Amino acid sequence: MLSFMKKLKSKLAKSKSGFVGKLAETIRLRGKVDEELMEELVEILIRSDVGVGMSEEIVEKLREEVRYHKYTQSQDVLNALQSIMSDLLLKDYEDLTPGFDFGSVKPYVILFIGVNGVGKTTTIGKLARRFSDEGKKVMLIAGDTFRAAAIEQLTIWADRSNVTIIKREQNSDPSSVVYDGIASAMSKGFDVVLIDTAGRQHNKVNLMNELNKIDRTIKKLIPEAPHETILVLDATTGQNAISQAKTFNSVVKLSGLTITKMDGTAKGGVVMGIKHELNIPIRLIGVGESVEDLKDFDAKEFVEAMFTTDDGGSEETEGEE
Ligand SMILES: Nc1nc2c(ncn2[C@@H]2O[C@H](COP(=O)(O)OP(=O)(O)O)[C@@H](O)[C@H]2O)c(=O)[nH]1
Ligand SMILES: [Mg+2]
Repeated sequence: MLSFMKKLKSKLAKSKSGFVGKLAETIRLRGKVDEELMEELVEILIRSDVGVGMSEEIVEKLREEVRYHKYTQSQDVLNALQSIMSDLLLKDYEDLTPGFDFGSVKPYVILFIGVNGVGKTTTIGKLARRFSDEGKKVMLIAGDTFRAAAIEQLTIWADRSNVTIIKREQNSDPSSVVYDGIASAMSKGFDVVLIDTAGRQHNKVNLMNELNKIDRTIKKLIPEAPHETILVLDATTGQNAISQAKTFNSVVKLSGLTITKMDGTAKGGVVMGIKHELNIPIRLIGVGESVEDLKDFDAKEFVEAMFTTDDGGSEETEGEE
């Protein structure tokens, strides 16, 4: 647990210096707690992709706290900000235990969707390793038949973790690959099926129709599946991630989100924005390209990692790796 926190903190270092670091610095430099400071904070939050609505809500709560407690010290303001952000992020998430619970469901079907390049295939590869390490019988389905490279990429991940992959040649009908995969998973007693999909088609309508067809195909074999439909979003795309989520959610019902590339962005604030704009829980975060760089999202731990530094104050720490 400790080493995980360390890792997350260090991975978030870039987010931190760009986001919470900037907030902390602004509060310190301002030296006094006044309305001008509050306005600067709103601006930083908005620039960090927290979103206009969420930014205003955070700072309005901060104003109330400052007034009520008559805060004058930077550290008090920063602490108040942390607890406000933490509360807002945790709201509605309290009952959500991080991780996956398959219960007695078998096979447990997880469908991954999202635009090209966000990290669907990588996330599936990382999860394949996790589930296989847990002793589960794992199947990957190469539903991105749009590009040959996508099928190869998933095959490499399957080989690395020694799990089964169901694939066909490029340009085959993704729904029929999915159908065959699930039928086989049912008859052969697989525990979990992870389905990769294309993020690009000749046009957006085609893509949405295809995802819809895949969803219906799965339901033909297992009416209550997919047990999870996870939209993968790239944190570095900021507010664009939110509009992607709205588009995809209108075609297939999303059960959760994965936010990738949290290591490579100064925009960790997008997690707050997503929480505010979409009522879809974040399940996983990607913090790098390697197999171990996937974490169950834990809102409390996430806020703590954003605000904590190892040297007891400087938000400029770049981590210890
Ligand atoms: N830094 C970083 N890179 C990632 C992460 N997740 C995926 N990537 C990289 O993003 C690129 C696109 O990923 P891919 O899985 O092919 O995206 P897909 O098109 O959605 O399947 C690859 O180079 C991945 O290595 C992450 O959490 N952090
Ligand atoms: Mg892919």
